[in-house]
Amino acid sequence: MLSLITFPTGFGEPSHSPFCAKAMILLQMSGQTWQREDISNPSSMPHGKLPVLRANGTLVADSEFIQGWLTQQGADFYPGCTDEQRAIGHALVRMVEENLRLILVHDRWLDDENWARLGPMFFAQLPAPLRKLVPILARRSVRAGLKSNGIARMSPSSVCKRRATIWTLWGKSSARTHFCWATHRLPRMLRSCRS
Ligand SMILES: N[C@@H](CCC(=O)N[C@@H](CS)C(=O)NCC(=O)O)C(=O)O
Repeated sequence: MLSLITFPTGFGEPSHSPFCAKAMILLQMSGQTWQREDISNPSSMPHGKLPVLRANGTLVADSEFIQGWLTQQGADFYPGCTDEQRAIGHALVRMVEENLRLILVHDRWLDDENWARLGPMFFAQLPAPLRKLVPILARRSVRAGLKSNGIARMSPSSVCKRRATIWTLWGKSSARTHFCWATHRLPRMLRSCRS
């Protein structure tokens, strides 16, 4: 059976990682039978990140490649869509995953108030001696990544502007409801993925 290696549940969602939740939705949509395999340290994974699909003895890393693998097995995530609609769908997904994601990471990891609640949740499964040190080191490394990307150098109002622009564009795009998986079945699908 397929196994999805994923971060645990969090925020009342099947995973505190949006990419893991995305992979779960893709698996549900594909109709394949699968199970979840929760871990909290992805360092041994091919990209050092989650989600990863364990399929027939191989590891498929990255939700986009998981989608590709499921498509090869016969799933169609853009049923009835033209090539142009598929391209727009892909671009919208990229906007969310590459652009909005950075803001989400920024808000979760760099905002002190948010971090006070999220840090302990992210690292809850570590043994007690590491539970203090690892979050500090991990936060430092995330801050460095966001600095190199540029988002951690922006003023709070610039981050806010960028966030608002993405949500406004997302809200205006009729495409999202047709071919970005934003179907009415999503809440039900997500409920069924909880461990
Ligand atoms: N492009 C990847 C992104 C996956 C990703 O960024 N996963 C994050 C969790 S949301 C992760 O594993 N972070 C752990 C780390 O960077 O150490 C995908 O689509 O699967």
